[in-house]
Amino acid sequence: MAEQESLEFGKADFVLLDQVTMEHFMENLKLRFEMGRIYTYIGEVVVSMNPYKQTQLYGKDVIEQYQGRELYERPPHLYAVADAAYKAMKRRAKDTCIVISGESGAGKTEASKYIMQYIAAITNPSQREEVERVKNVLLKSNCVLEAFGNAKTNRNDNSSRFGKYMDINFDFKGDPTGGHINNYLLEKVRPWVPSGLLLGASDPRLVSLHLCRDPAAYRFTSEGLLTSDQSNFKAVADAMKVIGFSPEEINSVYKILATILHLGNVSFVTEGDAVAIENRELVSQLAELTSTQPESLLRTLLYRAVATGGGEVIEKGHSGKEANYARDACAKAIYERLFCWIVGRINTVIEVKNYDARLHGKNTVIAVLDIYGFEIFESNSRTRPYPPPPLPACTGAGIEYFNNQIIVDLVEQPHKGIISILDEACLTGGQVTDAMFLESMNTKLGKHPHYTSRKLCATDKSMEFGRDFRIKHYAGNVTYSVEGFIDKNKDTLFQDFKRLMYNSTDPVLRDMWPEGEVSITEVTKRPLTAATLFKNSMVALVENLASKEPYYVRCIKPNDQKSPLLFDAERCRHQVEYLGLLENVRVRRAGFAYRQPYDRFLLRYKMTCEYTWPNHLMPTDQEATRALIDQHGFQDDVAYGHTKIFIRMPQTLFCLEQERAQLIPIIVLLLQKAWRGAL
Ligand code: AOV
Ligand code: MG
Repeated sequence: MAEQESLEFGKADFVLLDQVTMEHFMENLKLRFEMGRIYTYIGEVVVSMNPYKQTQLYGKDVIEQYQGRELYERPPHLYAVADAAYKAMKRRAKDTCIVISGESGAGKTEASKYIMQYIAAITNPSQREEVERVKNVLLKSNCVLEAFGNAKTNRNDNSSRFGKYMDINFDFKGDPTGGHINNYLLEKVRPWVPSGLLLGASDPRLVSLHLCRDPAAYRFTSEGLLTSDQSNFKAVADAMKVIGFSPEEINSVYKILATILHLGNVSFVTEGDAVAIENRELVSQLAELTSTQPESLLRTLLYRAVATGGGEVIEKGHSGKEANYARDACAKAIYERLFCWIVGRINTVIEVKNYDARLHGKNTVIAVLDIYGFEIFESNSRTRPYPPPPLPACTGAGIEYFNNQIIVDLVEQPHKGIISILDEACLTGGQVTDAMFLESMNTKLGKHPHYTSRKLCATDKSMEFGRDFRIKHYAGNVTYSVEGFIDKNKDTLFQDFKRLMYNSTDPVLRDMWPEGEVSITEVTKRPLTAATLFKNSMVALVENLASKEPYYVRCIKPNDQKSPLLFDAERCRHQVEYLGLLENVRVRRAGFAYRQPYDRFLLRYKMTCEYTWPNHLMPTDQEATRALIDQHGFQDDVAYGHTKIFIRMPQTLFCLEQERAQLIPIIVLLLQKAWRGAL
């Protein structure tokens, strides 16, 4: 408790600021960061600063300090929120969720892992085997998902290219019995083949995959943008084993990764009207790796089947440009399906089976959401086709954040929003270009206060004419390039390719392409577009979160240099603004921040009042609590509920805590004396 009081470390809860202004907020944030206090509360919300260095904050000893404690009893920490969510789940049988937000590199994924480690550490005291297995899979899944789904960007060396939502299921004892992972929109500007595969695999393995050890030899790994290294290779391989991937499955995964690498190197030459493959040896290698027929594979790379109006199917040769496009689209599609297959495979081993609520009580859930972060800056803003979803307002605790509705409408309003305009463009048939889509948005959204494009704002040279549009998000302006929007949205992967994969004799690869079964003439129903699918998944996510009791972690990135020392005031201030933290503090101060059942409250603080120590003689705990509060003069800061006391300011609790801390040694001394006297 001393920590909360010591001004040296700043205020442990922003609610305690003398004045709620940006200046005071920033001053406290900076002071705490510089003193190595990376966590600060706003009531129950944790504001987390990325320390960019190893700290002693996550050891076993620290975990023990937080276990079963109330939030304000210990210095602010992720563990305290994890514990609060866990307690709510266990004691009140509530489904809870921990929502982690912040921009790219702010520390969301690290936070999600610490939270999971904490939950794993405090559960299953009786070491039940099945529970241990589930915990192990949940923890190991991070390593595998990161190896396949993270990449180095200029904002974060280990940037998540997918959003991760993880449910952890608990039984009545509060032990994890299973879980489920949802991944959202794996970004696939290019396939991120883990280069650790090349660096770490054995020689015979590489030979069998027709690979060499040099990442520079492959177009998809030559840019040096990958995170995995040699040590990682072993960790990933071990993690896959622990999770329960069979040796055959792991083998298939390697073959699929090698397929992606080889596919990236296929090059085409134009011979008159026809297009041919320059490096023909790759075709047989690819056929071998994918367990498909070389002739079929070759045809798929050069031709596509087209259904004519009369139900006939004709083969149409690709142009050089189309062939290049199709090759990359296939590589990306394989990569994406592989990732989804891995997630699905992990889910099968942690799925809760045969849970009988009559025997075991309600099956409750803690969800952890680590959605990927905003990348606001020019160089990177073009890499992600969609903004992250709006986070639900934390209505339960009475907090309302910025009203993001206007942006949500701009993106997804039926008939008028960007997604509708995009879908409309994709569904009209005929040759629709990205430029036409941009034109259509300019016409329909030109007057929208949050939308602009270079055409509409001719003086803005930071956008490219005929290509870029810009959305004014709460987090700042984000420039999107329309390039590839139409294709991405149609997900124009040729049916032939899906059929080829479906006809593979490799069961893993075949599993990933269920729609390949449909013959070309049967493909009449238009599939949902990528944007609509994404929108639907976001709507489902938001609904799901709204049904759970929310806990929040707000991550802040102190600087763009990944430095543990630098507090970039401008950058931090911007994040504080768009995370709505000041509003958060204001609302917290207006409302009641803490609540506690009377009996628990008395148990902890009864020694601070003569009427309650050692035991009170009043008819109810509520009356005893009143006496205690009155004696301290805190009447104006509390309200009395049916079973709980509600406290507005954390200061009140801190005072009580302080007094308690001072009294305890005296009480111990007295008890010792009395004991000796008795002897
Ligand atoms: P992100 O998840 O928020 O970015 P990460 O969690 O990957 O960011 O954090 C980025 C890097 O910051 C990590 O790789 C660590 O080096 C460092 N870091 C973050 N939190 C801590 C911590 N608590 N202690 C020590 N180092 C930390 V993105 O996935 O790009 O949106 O999309
Ligand atoms: Mg991340």
